[in-house]
Amino acid sequence: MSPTEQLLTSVQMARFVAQGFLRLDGVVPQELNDDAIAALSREGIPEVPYGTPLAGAFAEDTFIHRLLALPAVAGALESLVGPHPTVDHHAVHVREPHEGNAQALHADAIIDVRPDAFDVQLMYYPHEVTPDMGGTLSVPGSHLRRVNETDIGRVQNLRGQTRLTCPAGTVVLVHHGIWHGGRRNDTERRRYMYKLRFNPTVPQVRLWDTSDLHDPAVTEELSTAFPWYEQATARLEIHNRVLLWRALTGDDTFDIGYWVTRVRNRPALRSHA
Ligand SMILES: O=C(O)CCC(=O)C(=O)O
Repeated sequence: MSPTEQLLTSVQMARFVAQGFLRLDGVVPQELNDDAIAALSREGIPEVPYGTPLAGAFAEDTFIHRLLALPAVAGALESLVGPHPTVDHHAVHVREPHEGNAQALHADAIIDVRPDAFDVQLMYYPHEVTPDMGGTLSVPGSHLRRVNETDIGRVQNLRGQTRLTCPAGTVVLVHHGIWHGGRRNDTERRRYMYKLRFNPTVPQVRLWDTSDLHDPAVTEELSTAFPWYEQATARLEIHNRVLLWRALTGDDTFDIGYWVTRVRNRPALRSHA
């Protein structure tokens, strides 16, 4: 591990697989937050073509380059997407003062059922987000319930949803499938969020600090239920998490409650009859 890297642990990775996000509260120094707000409100962000290698995509003096170099951010990204990701796209999301409406609940992609890969979206909030500022609403544990864009837009509220409030300098890394939407900003102040999507270019296998791989807390994290699941659908989510955990660890024997082993049993394929 490079001395500047703070790789995630297996327990943190399992939490990401179960919840679909990782929150890094207040990890960005205030000076960088100030520079980011100045850039976002004045010149905006540079154009980056789809698929540009991250290394070299952003000049060293940009807030984006400096943000991605922070050890907590760099370590988490390396753990999730590995070295040398490419930039899918990036954007500035603004909730205007007294905007009067909220964004519909959505996922940022068409239905994307890749079983062995996922993109990560970095969401950066350079200033404090208070409850009335239109923080991003998201639904923990929704990322493996694949939906097409705003097909879930008619859903107004789900038990267990979270509406982000956070200190300045917070970064949230989300799985591309997470259900989310910007809420209504009822304040006098513009609410900024900078979002950057990464595509991995290496297999996402054991990229984190695996020294705690067999900690029982890993299975506990992967078994987490969320209030919007009914009992039977929780099983489906756990099944899907096991598939992702198998892909991430390369361990095809991992299971919880026999869910994947049972449906992978194909007697005809091993019959000698
Ligand atoms: O502004 C927000 O809080 C979320 C916006 C967003 O993520 C989106 O438009 O996809």
